[in-house]
Amino acid sequence: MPGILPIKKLLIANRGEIALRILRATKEMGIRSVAVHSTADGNAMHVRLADESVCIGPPSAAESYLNAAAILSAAEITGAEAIHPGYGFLAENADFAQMVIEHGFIFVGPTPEHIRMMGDKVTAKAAVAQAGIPTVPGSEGAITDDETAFATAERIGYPVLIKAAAGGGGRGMSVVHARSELAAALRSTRNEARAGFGDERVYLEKYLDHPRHIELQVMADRYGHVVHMGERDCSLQRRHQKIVEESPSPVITETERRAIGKTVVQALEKLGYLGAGTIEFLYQDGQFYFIEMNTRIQVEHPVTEMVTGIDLVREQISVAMGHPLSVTQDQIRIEGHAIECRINAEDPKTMIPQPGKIIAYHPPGGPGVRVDSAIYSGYTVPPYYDSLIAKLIVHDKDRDRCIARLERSLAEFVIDGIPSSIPLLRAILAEPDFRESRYDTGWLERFLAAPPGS
Ligand code: MV4
Repeated sequence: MPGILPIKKLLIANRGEIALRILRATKEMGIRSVAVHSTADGNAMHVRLADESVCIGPPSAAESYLNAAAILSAAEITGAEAIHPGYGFLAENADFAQMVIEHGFIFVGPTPEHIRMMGDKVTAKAAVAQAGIPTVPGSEGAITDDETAFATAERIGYPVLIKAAAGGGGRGMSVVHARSELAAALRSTRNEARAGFGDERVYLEKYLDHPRHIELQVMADRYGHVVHMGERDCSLQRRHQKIVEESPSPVITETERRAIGKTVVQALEKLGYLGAGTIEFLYQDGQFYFIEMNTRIQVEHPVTEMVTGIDLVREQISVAMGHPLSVTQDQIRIEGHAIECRINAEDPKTMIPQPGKIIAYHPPGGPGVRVDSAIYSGYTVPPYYDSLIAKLIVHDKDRDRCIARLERSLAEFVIDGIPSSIPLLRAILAEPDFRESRYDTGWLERFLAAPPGS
């Protein structure tokens, strides 16, 4: 067991709001920061505010933010001891994490073995099931022949869902409603998986038709301690993109929270997990069913920070240095309610990304309001990357107050020059179904297909 591995300089292998979020943590911890950027991001806020910056390539992400060799060279020449990958890009690339370590740097994240295990949905499901986490009924591992597929589907009952082992985040799935469709669907999902991921393995699950997406935040240190920080309800999604996230979930009880939290903590202690992680569940009819584990800091982590008061990015860096967790489970309390709205540079009707120049920017403020964003007046949103430009997170004593605070914050928010999803968010908040927490993972797409007044 190594002792403390001090980090005096950290390289941030990301861009946008998360690069700025990580930068803020390094400043407060007295750690010097290195920003990396593509030629399209020379004017980015994370570059301006970092102690040093290195241009790592042309605009295309493949040649810059996904360019492991360029990032490692930047760490080498600047003398950084550690690399924080943020989310997206190389964050869940086990080979990258391994290269970082082999080059003598600290990877701010889990071990390459855990990233690899969770990146393969078949090994992830087997590992967490073995460790005691409830999973969706389905095949035992990958399905290799039609006979086993038929037998599994008969056992769990139709409809069933075929999922690609290399998929995740909604890619490579097909629903099968009847026995007569199964063989053909298996063949086509395998073909798509082979073409899309270079891995044709698929597995079968019972299809849940009205689940909520509820995920647990966990954090682990090098001494075998794991804590959970409650859940986030992320059921408002469109095409597998989360739009609104909240904590606590309005549909689970304190008893359920304690029970699933305990199960997850015990399982991750058994697996020897390290760093921040999110266990994604589908929740339907009072039951949790594991679907995937994310081995990174997530976009929606601020809602957990707001209800727990814990700085998750600081904690990530601290455990990467070899410090024990700063809190024990019984010191963690969920206080009040927090909701995050994702603001994208997109047409509010078609939801097509609309990059361009921001003429005026006036974020909301006041009590309980947090805006995580790297944009500013005069900034041009480049067309090469994700269209997320800001996250508005509000905290208040309960869910109703939180919604009122969000509505007034969205009304204050000015982003001129490019269209944004603010009007869509205001329409969602006005809906009785949202206000009364009556929504599942299909709600937003049904709402968009038939909006009020249509
Ligand atoms: C499911 C499911 C229903 N039944 N698995 C979509 C993304 C990936 N993380 C898993 N997903 C789903 N898995 C079973 N057995 C429905 C979905 C799903 C979904 C899940 C969470 C949030 C939004 C979703 C939208 C469509 C489908």
